[in-house]
Amino acid sequence: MILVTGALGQIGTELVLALQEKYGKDKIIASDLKEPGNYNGEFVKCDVTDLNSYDKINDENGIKIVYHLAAILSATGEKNPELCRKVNVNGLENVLKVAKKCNQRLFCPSSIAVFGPDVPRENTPQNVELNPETVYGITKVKGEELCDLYFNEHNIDVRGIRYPGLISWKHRPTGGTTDYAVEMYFDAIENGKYECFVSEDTRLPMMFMDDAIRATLELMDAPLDSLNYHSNYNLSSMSFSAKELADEISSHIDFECTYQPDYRQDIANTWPISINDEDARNDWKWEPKFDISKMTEEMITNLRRLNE
Ligand code: NAD
Ligand code: AKB
Repeated sequence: MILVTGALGQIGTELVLALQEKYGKDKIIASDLKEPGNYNGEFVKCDVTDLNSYDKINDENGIKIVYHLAAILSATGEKNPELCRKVNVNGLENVLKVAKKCNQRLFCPSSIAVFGPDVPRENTPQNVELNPETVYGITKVKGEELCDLYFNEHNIDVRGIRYPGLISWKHRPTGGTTDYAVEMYFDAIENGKYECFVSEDTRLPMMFMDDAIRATLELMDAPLDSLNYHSNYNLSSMSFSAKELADEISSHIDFECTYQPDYRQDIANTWPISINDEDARNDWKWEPKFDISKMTEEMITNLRRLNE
């Protein structure tokens, strides 16, 4: 059986569907702190910071693989550092302890937020000193370290990707810094305008969700001995400024974007502009399929359909 924590979030919403399709609906248990709403499949409410109940859920359901997505993202993390540390570090520790006890395989995502302002911001390499300035980034570095410790000392097969900002249409994200790129599409379709919370020249690494889900499944399927890294693969597909994205959307629809940077600008300023992912490409043959124009066509087609 496969458990997905944080399954009702931006990634979980799509990863659960992909896992259901790959392994069968009856093999996947989705879990989250939130109520499941109209989720279609087996669901269990679960707070990953509560070790006893998390342990019980795993025992009772014979869980052998966990996709651990429960987390607090960067913008919420800056506003609530204690909660961010509790969920991202203590919650992950619980997941790792249970993985050791039950001999599970794990997927635990990291983020481009692990990089701080001292690394090369363009084509940021896999192996650089990690000195993030955000609370979220610090918890993500700690997460990578904990995962590597469990891999090295307890033989837990734990894998992870440093996802860039993810863009998707099935779920409107909250709590992240890269959310502006998703909100821009949603508001363009719904209102024809968007007030962006970062400046027009803010340039960050981004990826379409279909690529991110495929990368996740491909990494989990890769032979262990082909992997030179475990919890922290750099992954890249595209990089654009907020204005370039607004222009791309405007080439399809009548759309006006204004810019009113807030505290999230300071977070974005410390992150890379683009990522070097040659290790992922070499080790497990990662290759993106979506660029900004193909992604924009998919986003607009699907959001239009949903808004009809
Ligand atoms: P999200 O915020 O959309 O979803 C996280 C889910 O976790 C939410 O549904 C929330 O209810 C749940 N949750 C929060 N606290 C919990 C707790 N104590 N117990 C159980 N569930 C809890 O996040 P996401 O975008 O789906 O991100 C998933 C993972 O991917 C995170 O580790 C995040 O750091 C990483 N990531 C995401 C992105 C992105 O752009 N979406 C980029 C880089 C890394
Ligand atoms: C966020 O903006 O917090 C996330 C991330 C890049 O980790 N989308």
